[in-house]
Amino acid sequence: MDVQTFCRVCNAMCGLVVTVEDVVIAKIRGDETHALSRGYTCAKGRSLGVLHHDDRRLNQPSVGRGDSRTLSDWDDALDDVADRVSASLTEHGPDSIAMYLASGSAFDTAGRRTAERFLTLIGSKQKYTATTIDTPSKPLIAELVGGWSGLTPLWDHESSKLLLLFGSNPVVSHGHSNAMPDPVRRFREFQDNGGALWVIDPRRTETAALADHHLQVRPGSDWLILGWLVRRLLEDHPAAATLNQRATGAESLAATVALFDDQLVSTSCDIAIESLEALLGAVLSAGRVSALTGTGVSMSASANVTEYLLWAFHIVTDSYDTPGGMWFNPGYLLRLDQRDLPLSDGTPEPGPKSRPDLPRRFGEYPCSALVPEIEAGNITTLIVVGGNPVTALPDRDRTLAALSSLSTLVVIDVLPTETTGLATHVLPAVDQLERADLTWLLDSFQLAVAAQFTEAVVQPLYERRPMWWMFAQLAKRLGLELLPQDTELNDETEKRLLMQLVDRSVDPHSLMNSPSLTIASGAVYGWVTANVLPSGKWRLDALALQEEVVDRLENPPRRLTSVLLPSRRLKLMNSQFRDIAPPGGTLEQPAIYASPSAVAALGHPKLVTVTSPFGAVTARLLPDQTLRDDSVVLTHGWGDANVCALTSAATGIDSLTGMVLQSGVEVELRAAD
Ligand SMILES: Nc1nc2c(c(=O)[nH]1)N[C@H]1C(S)=C(S)[C@@H](COP(=O)(O)OP(=O)(O)OC[C@H]3O[C@@H](n4cnc5c(=O)[nH]c(N)nc54)[C@H](O)[C@@H]3O)O[C@H]1N2
Ligand SMILES: Nc1nc2c(c(=O)[nH]1)N[C@H]1C(S)=C(S)[C@@H](COP(=O)(O)OP(=O)(O)OC[C@H]3O[C@@H](n4cnc5c(=O)[nH]c(N)nc54)[C@H](O)[C@@H]3O)O[C@H]1N2
Ligand code: SF4
Ligand SMILES: [Mo]
Repeated sequence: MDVQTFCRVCNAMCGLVVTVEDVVIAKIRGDETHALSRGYTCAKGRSLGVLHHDDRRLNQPSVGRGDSRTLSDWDDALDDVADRVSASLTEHGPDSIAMYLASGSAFDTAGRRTAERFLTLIGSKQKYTATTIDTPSKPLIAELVGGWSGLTPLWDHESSKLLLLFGSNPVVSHGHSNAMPDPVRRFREFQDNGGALWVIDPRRTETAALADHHLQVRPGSDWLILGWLVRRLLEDHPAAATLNQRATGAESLAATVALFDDQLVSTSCDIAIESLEALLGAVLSAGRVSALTGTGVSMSASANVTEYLLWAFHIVTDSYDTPGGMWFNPGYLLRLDQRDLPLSDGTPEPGPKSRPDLPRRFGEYPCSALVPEIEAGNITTLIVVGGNPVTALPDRDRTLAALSSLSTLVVIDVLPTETTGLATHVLPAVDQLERADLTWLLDSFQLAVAAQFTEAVVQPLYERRPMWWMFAQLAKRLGLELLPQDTELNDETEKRLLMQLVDRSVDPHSLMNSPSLTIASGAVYGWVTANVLPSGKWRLDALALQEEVVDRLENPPRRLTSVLLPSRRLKLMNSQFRDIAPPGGTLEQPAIYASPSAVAALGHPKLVTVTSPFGAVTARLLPDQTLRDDSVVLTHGWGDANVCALTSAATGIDSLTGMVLQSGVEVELRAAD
């Protein structure tokens, strides 16, 4: 039997056709009828059947730490967790219970919503998500300039003529804040349609190889290119004449960017002035532009100013909320255009007790405060909801010690990880083929106003349970009313939870009756300007950011010989799929990548140790001719070769967001053979 569903590994949420023989997942291929992914899948999506049947899967709850961990039944495991939560609530108050919600739950609609409600219901503010270890600069600038942190500008892939990518590699990642299924064909169609693609990246990436132009920029210098472009566009772009009608703060912006001198910018970015002029010419001839950043920017020291200048770039050229530029997806399910959004001027709340300096924004504390809070004894219980903090948070050794010191560490996962290894309670979740779902959390990241509903493709194996059920059961034991209906474990309850979202969607009937993606429309315009912007104008007068721009120009950082860059691998999703290969496929192996001349300078060792001011990692060294000589790549997500040994929350934390420096960390390479 063939069943249509969608992949819930990454933002792209590609359509899948799963062949089920009896209870066995026999094959997975792309769904040709899915209007955005059009039959495309990557190896990860095609290996979900392997994941479903894998011997290493967590199939039964277990309780206890280390050698004393034993398998348990659900009732005993949940009773024990509930007793501990209850005792901690009584003794230490709600903020002693924390949650880390990450990539593994981002696509479990019922589970994620129920987990978040549980935390709210017990009254805890200790919420941490992967957003603050990935890209807090995006919601920050959206809030400061647009008034609401959830505004996500989207590439207008059908009508734009120019796309710039700063530090993002969608051919591998399938998009950062824009979901990009079927990326190669999509970029080729864009080009065939007269569009030009410019990639700004220190690596000649898989996306750069397809691009019309690649600027192999010095790491960390994107903001200089953007500041320079804004300066020149204020002088030359026709839309600049009407900037005051669209935005406040045009004068202070102009004064700030006046400092971006041609020579200074060209030298600091390692990009010839002729190339910068060519880019400017492309912008002027396109009129409106789409430009996106990825983790190369969002994890760098200049993340906030780069994102601010990126927004200024779009607003000066009248490219936001207008055809041919970038649009804002109100969401098929979310329907943001019909809601009262929680507008804000960007003033944060203080951080948690141990680190009040690490600001609380968007309803959560930054991940960089989690370990300090545990060390200070403020958190007794951490619930990890689809995450692997040991390979995601900085200061690996401190993270290991802090997690081991918790009296209760509940980890909900599908496979054993470095983090389940430290847990006191491991709760086995259903995998994505075992649950009904909606394309909910990333509804407004999609390239169309579109959504999909899926039934569970197969029944859960063994004792795997849906996450919504786990939290409903915990709440019941604590005497809390979490879900408005009974919490019996059956498909109907799961569907009822999802139906609350379906009922509010654009067209519930179409959504529930389409086996594949339902599209309401392509790009729509105007709702942000009409409903969201404070007095109808973008706020370019973000003084703290303008001051930071000036400070960065006046005190340029030292030029580093070697820096660590974030970069994703096609076969992985963070620490996932290290051990799960598609049928007939091979596994990715950890490696440190450096340019051929950097490898030669070390004498071609097989093994290399990469050292940062915070720690060292040894792994196999591979030459990568796509890298600049000053750039070193070690993808995050490995257990032994854990890049989190090289990053730290001790210094270099961004004061506005609490973000950790993960792009542009100074490193040194040494042969280790
Ligand atoms: N130095 C450095 N640090 C980084 C990064 C970097 O580039 N460099 N990247 C950062 C970024 S962008 C991110 S998003 C974070 C990633 O941080 P995390 O999201 O914490 O990392 P993952 O490895 O994706 O962990 C997801 C976990 O969810 C589990 N899982 C998978 N499917 C399911 C499911 O259906 N249900 C449940 N309950 N669990 C499931 C997986 O087995 C896995 O253990 O790391 C960040 N850290
Ligand atoms: N296959 C795969 N897909 C994934 C993931 C995965 O692990 N594997 N993870 C998912 C997650 S959690 C996320 S957050 C997204 C991330 O999505 P992307 O941000 O698109 O991630 P990357 O592919 O790592 O692209 C980052 C790029 O930034 C470049 N870079 C590094 N430093 C700089 C700099 O200073 N300036 C510029 N201009 N470029 C720089 C790197 O060379 C790299 O090409 O991907 C998601 N999709
Ligand atoms: S790109 Fe791969 S992992 Fe991402 S949704 Fe598509 S098939 Fe799944
Ligand atoms: Mo991420």
